[in-house]
Parts: sequence; structure tokens; C-alpha cells
Amino acid sequence: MRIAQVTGFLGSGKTTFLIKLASELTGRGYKVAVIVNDVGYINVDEKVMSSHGLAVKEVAGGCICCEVQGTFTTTIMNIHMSHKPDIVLVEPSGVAIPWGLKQAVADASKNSGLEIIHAPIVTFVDCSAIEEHMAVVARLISTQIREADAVMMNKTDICSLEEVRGCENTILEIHPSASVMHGSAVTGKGVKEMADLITTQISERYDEAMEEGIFKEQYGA
Ligand SMILES: Nc1nc2c(ncn2[C@@H]2O[C@H](COP(=O)(O)OP(=O)(O)OP(=O)(O)O)[C@@H](O)[C@H]2O)c(=O)[nH]1
Ligand SMILES: [Mg+2]
Repeated sequence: MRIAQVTGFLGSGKTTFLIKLASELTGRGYKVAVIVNDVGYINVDEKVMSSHGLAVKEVAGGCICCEVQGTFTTTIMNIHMSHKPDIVLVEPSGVAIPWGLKQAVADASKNSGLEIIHAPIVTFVDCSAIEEHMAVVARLISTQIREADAVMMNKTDICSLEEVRGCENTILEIHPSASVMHGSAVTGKGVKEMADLITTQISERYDEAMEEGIFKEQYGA
């Protein structure tokens, strides 16, 4: 079973893109399940996804990346037993950081005895709003980009060439070795590319010591 994490700031287009991605993967013969983590009390995303015929498991009442790691193992096992998916797409809340969920997946793999392959982590950025977002939540977005294996610049359908270039430069300044994809959940651009990536590659190992060092420096914890 492969798990593919789709992170990215609130409103960057994860859910809209996931629906297209899931249908691309299903078309290729994969059985796909989706786990969404909504920290809000109304889970709109689950309704949207279910209406597209996707098997959706909601994890509510906390962030899967940090608060409910034990629950995550149970969720993974349940979804495996009930659906036997080849690929599980996980959309954590928009304020989650990839590293925590990656650890939760490693724990789930160890505790459940299931062989889980962690596909590359793809962080979504809203190409049309990266500057505004960086102005207010630079640390969060930088962390989401730094800890990703690949970055999807979404919403390129509403961006000028300059905006696209500027966005790519910002991403590469934060994470010089990230593979950067150009996408649009509206036109479907980048959907095939992302499907290729998550079905054929695996997530790189993080430098945990480096992450801990950066966290200490930024948050003093
Ligand atoms: N123009 C354009 N709009 C998009 C694109 N992708 C998503 N949107 C719009 O952006 C808004 C947010 O999209 P969502 O898919 O809900 O974003 P999300 O990242 O799942 O949001 P949260 O789950 O709240 O963090 C919606 O109004 C979408 O219709 C895109 O590629 N282009
Ligand atoms: Mg969403």
C-alpha cells in the first residue's frame, strides 16, 4: 500500500486537485482511498469527495500530524481492511507540516505490520497568492516546502508568467532540490505528472537532526 501526502496551506487547492488526481489514478487501474483531516467542525471536503464516489475517511477533532498518531494507525488499518486500496491519498489540514505525518505513517507501518510505502510528499502552493501568504505565514509555508519532496505550484491558470517564475524562485530558494511542478486543478495541468510521481517514486528520508535544529531555532522548543 502506498501513502501519498498532499500538504499545503489553506485554500491552495489540495481537495480540488485530489479529486482529479484520484480519477486519473482510478483510470490507470489503481484502487484509491482518501483520508482528509479537517480541523474545522464542518467537513465540507468529505462531502465534496464522497460526491465524486471516492472512499473517504475523515479524521476530525485534531491534527493527524501531531495529536492523534495512535488513531492514525487505526485509520490506516481500517481503511486497508475495508477497501484494500493500492494508494491512500492523505490531505492533512492546511496548517499541518509534512514531517509529523511522515512519522505517523512510519509508526502506523511498524504497529500495523502492513508494508506501507511513503510516496513523495507533495506540498501545494497557491501560485496566485504565494507572496501574500509568505508575508503572513512564512514559517509555516517554508516548512511545508522544505519538508516536501516535490512542490505543486497550483492555480497557474490564473497567473501571469512573471507570477509563475516568481513563485518558482521562492520555492527553490527555500528548497533548492525540490522538484517543482506546474499545475491547475481547473485545467487538469500537472495531474498526470503528479500521478506518475506518486506511483513510481518514494519519499526521501528527512534529515531529522536538521529539522529539529530549525524547529528549536524558530520556536525555541
Ligand atoms: N483558478 C483556480 N482555482 C482553484 C484551483 N484549485 C483550487 N481552486 C479554488 O481554490 C479554492 C480552494 O480550493 P480547495 O481545493 O478547497 O483547497 P484546499 O487546499 O483543499 O483547502 P483547505 O482544505 O481548506 O486547506 C476553491 O475555491 C477552488 O475552486 C486552480 O488550479 N485554479
Ligand atoms: Mg481541502
